Amino acid sequence: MEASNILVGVVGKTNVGKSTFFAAATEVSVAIENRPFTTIEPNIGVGYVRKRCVHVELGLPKCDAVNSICLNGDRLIPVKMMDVAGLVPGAHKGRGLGNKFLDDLRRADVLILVVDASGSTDPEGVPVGPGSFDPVEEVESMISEIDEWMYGIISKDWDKFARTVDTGGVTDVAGAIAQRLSGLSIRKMHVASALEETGLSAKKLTTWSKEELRLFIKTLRKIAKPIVVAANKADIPAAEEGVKRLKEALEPRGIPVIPTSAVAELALRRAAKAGLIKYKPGDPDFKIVDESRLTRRQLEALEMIRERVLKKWGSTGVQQVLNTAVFDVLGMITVYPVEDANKYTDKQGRVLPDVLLVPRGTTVREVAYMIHTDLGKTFLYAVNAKTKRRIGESYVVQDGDVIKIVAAAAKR
Ligand SMILES: Nc1nc2c(ncn2[C@@H]2O[C@H](COP(=O)(O)OP(=O)(O)O)[C@@H](O)[C@H]2O)c(=O)[nH]1
Ligand SMILES: [Mg+2]
Repeated sequence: MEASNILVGVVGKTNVGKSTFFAAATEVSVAIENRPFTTIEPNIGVGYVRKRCVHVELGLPKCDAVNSICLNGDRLIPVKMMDVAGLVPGAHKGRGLGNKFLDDLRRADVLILVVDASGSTDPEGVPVGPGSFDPVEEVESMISEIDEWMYGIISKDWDKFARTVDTGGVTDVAGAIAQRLSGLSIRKMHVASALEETGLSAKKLTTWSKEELRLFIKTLRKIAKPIVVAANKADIPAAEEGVKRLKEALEPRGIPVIPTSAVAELALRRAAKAGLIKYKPGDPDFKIVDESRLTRRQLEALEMIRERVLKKWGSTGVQQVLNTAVFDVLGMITVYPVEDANKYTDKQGRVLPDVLLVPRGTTVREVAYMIHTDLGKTFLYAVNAKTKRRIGESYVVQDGDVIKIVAAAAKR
């Protein structure tokens, strides 16, 4: 997976707050000129993960963020997000807008499953009284739609594929499966893990039972399209019970559940952008800048967000969902490439201009390739700017590393 090429899909049934979540996550709360990447396609935008900027750890007064944003020591790093339209039960059979939307999912690396934790929408997305529907059932039904969709794609012509692999003397089975599934953003590493987890590595493909194929696909989905649940509408009192039930049912299965209030986050980001409050996405509270600039209604609305969301849950949850998806679930870490390992600057003298998101386990040579193919090809060695030590190509980069890469022909 390439740095900053991560695509986060926002999925769920209709009326749970997907678009509100997407709008909140892609709204930048500060006025900045060179916003890195703007909207690319109608339903694709840019959200940000938040992490303490390394300039703080290095004791520098500031940095000159270029490919990201630094807000008083918090680095906001862009990731692509996709607002996938509503999923209805039976979508994999073509119900609703069915497969068209499921097709959007092909490109996603991680899914944010937005559910109505307050239970106030029925399975078709029709509003009903709070607590009428069980959010756990909602999650099960959404996951089963996604699993069925993948099963439909992968099982198609499987027998023929299996025969080709088994009789064709293919030694790299994981590679062959991955190649077949490359359109689903599924990598060889994902396939290899799924084969191992299901104990199917050593079994000839043609001997897999239907159940084994099903288990394999379910496992592969969990690995290649992992899910984070945004237990939304947490500002509604009935959501308390819903969040509890979701956590109990899903966390033992390794699915993180984070209570969110997308409407609250959107309101806070807009108020911050308008200069009415001081608030950074993910903060546990906000500060009113000048009370006289707010109407009575605005003040009441802000106070309600403070009471019902921030004090109750610790934050609106939106930032936490993105951070969990990218840092915990996808296992991304941050690396800062520089030209000058003493001043931490690029060629133009800008301090720590870029930060890359790379998968844990990436080598410094792979980082060089991510920056530029030429840099990867002509790589000689690198310098760890924090320790000033020289490092070889096989050095595995660590979170927060600042690295200078030295190449033979430093063509960039
Ligand atoms: N109370 C509450 N309502 C929300 C929240 N997020 C979204 N909504 C409301 O739910 C309805 C559907 O929202 P929308 O984002 O269009 O849902 P989508 O169909 O899933 O994209 C709208 O009336 C939103 O204002 C939330 O966090 N809390
Ligand atoms: Mg929508």
